[in-house]
Formats: sequence, structure tokens, C-alpha cells
Amino acid sequence: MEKREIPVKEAAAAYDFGGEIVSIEPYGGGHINDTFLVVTDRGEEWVLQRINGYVFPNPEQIMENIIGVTNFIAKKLIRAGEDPDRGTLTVKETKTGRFHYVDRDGNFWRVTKNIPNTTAYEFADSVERLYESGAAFGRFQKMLADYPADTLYETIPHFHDTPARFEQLMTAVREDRAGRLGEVGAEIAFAKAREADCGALTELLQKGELPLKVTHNDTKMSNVLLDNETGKAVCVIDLDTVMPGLAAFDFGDSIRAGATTAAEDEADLEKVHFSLPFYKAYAEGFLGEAGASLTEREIKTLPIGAKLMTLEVGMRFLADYLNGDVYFKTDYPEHNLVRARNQFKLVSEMEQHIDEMNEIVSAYL
Ligand code: ADP
Ligand code: GN1
Ligand code: MG
Repeated sequence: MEKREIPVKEAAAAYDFGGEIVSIEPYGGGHINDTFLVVTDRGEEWVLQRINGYVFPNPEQIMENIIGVTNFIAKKLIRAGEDPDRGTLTVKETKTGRFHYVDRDGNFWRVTKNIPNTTAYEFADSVERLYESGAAFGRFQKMLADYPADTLYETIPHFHDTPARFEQLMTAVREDRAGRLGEVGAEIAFAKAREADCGALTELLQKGELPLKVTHNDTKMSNVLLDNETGKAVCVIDLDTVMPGLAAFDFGDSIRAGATTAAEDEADLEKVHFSLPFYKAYAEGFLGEAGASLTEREIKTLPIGAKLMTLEVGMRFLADYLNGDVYFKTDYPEHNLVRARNQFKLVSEMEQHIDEMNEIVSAYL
């Protein structure tokens, strides 16, 4: 299938960047949106993104969520004497005063300020960096603790509903759209053996034993910017999935992505291990900021969140592989399968270390 050209110049022309554009280049390593860095002749940098319409069928709702949340955080930062242009995303208006632009294909675009002298690391290669990401997401959750959660749209319903993700995998197995089922018997068996575990968090939520919070829901290392000089966390980005959720979703997703010795798509499983020192560093950063705002039950469920978020995204990669790679961006045909195997390896190792994982968070009870 031939890919349509992305109308990036058309989208850029909808904005007044306060100078001539000198370059527009692909930017960052996200799996969902198409992201570009726009540089002007005045040396200003802007991030121009085409929102993925397959993943987000209601982009207006995403933008409303993002404007609400970023304004809320900006006010708090200003009150604390901090710079809101660095501490949160700032969405730029189009020439006609809107927060998004719709291109000729009907796709939505947005622009945010690029935050200078920062880096979004694809992979946590030091405990210090993972600690900082924990502090950033912990602080993010804390700052949004009094945000009116019922005003947020659920941008992707059932996003971290692990039993629903299991069912989606079973549907993908039944349909076998890409004819790849024959290659994944071991991985399907791995997921099926854990079907009964999938409901651990959703059941507690349904019973009213865990509170719904405003959560980020996509807390991987590359969704936080660290200062290039000090190494300190500056800003949480990628706010498309901010919606009501559980504390364990945010903690868990960061652990699956960060407490590992290899990249998410490392194919050599000998190199892929769950790392307790990295887990501990993240827990210290996250709970140091958000710990006081969490109930005992919430803290106790963080380790199972790590296992479930890892299992869940492994099942999502596997389902996407079976569906023919329609959701996540891939660089080669086996990419989603490699990612799924990588995540399942981490799940197995987390299962072996669950006692130590529990012990580490119990210091904050
Ligand atoms: P995706 O949903 O595709 O992951 P993101 O919003 O995370 O989209 O953007 C992809 C990447 O672009 C990020 O991981 C980061 O490297 C970079 N990026 C996005 N927005 C900004 C920003 N405002 N400042 C600096 N870098 C950014
Ligand atoms: C996607 O958007 P990005 O690349 O930060 C995905 C997450 C997955 C992650 C796996 C909206 O995150 O849920 O955990 O890939 N985002 C969405 O790397 O589905
Ligand atoms: Mg991202």
C-alpha cells in the first residue's frame, strides 16, 4: 500500500511562527503521532504534530483535555514562582485563533513550544534518569489531584482495562487478519496462562477499593523531558491519554518501560532483564512526590500495576502483529512481535521478583 504524503507544509502554513521557517524535520521516537520540529530564522523551535486519527477518533476532545490540564498546571506553576513555559506544554494557536488545524485529508494538527535544552530519552540508561522520570510523573499526578476529573473526556475508552485488552488479543487470534497466527503459539499461550491475573486492578476499582485519579496513562521515559545540563525533570509531555485512571497505571507503565536493561524492541532476549535497582529508583522518585496523596491500598497495588501494564502492552503489540500492524508504528514486519516477546520476558522476571517489588514500596506505607 502506498503511503500518502504527509501535508506538513500545509499544516505549518496555518501558524504564524514569528519568523521564516528554515527547516521542518521529523522529531522524536513516538509510536503514535507524526511529530516534526519547526525551526525559524529567529532560532525559535516549535513541535508540529499530526494527531493519529486511527488511534484518536475524537481529536477535538484530546485538545480540550490538553488545554484544560496544561492551563491548570500553568496556574499552579506561576503561583509557585516557576516558569510555566518550561514546566508544562504550551499549545500555540493557529492564525485563526484555534488550538488545532484540520488539513485537506481531515487530519488534525497541533503545535506546542519546543522546550529548549531538554531531551526525551527513549531509554533510561541510568538510575538517576529513571528517578527523575518518577519524580516528574509523581509530581504530575500530585498537581492534578484536585483537577475536576469528570470534565475530562475518556480519549481512549478502556485504555488500561487489562481484561478488555486480553479479549482484544483473543479477537485478533480468531480473525488472524494478517495470517501470522502460526508464528505466535508460544506467545498466545503465555498470555492465556495469565488471563486470571488480568482483572486484579479493574476488580478493585469496581469494588470501590481504589480511587479514580487523573492520570497520564502513557508514562514511558520518552514522555518526560530532562534538562540537558542538570539532568533534572522539566516537563511531562504526550498528554493525549490524560484521563481518569489508577495510580498503578502510571507507576506500572513507567516500570515496564524503564526498569529494564534493554530497549522495548531489543530482539535479543538474553539482553532483556527486569532491573530491581531501576525499579527502586523510580519508586523513590514517584512516591517521594505522590506518596502522601496515595492510600495504603493504592501503594500496595503499584507492583501488580507494573506486571499488568507490561503484560497489557505485550498483548497489545501481539494483537497488532496479528492485525497487520495497524496501530503502532513499525520499522520492519516483525517489529511488533519482537516488542511483544520483549515485554513478556519482563513479565516473567517481574513474577520472580514480586516479593522484593512489594517490599520496596512498603517503605512508603
Ligand atoms: P507520540 O504519541 O507519538 O509518542 P509525543 O507527543 O510523545 O507523540 O511526541 C513524540 C516525541 O516528540 C517525544 O517523545 C519527544 O521526543 C518529542 N516531543 C514532543 N513534544 C515535545 C515538546 N513540546 N518539546 C520537546 N520535545 C517534544
Ligand atoms: C505508545 O505514544 P507513545 O509512543 O508515547 C502507546 C502506549 C504504549 C507505548 C509503547 C496512545 O506510546 O500506550 O505503552 O506506545 N500510546 C497509545 O511504547 O496507544
Ligand atoms: Mg510519546
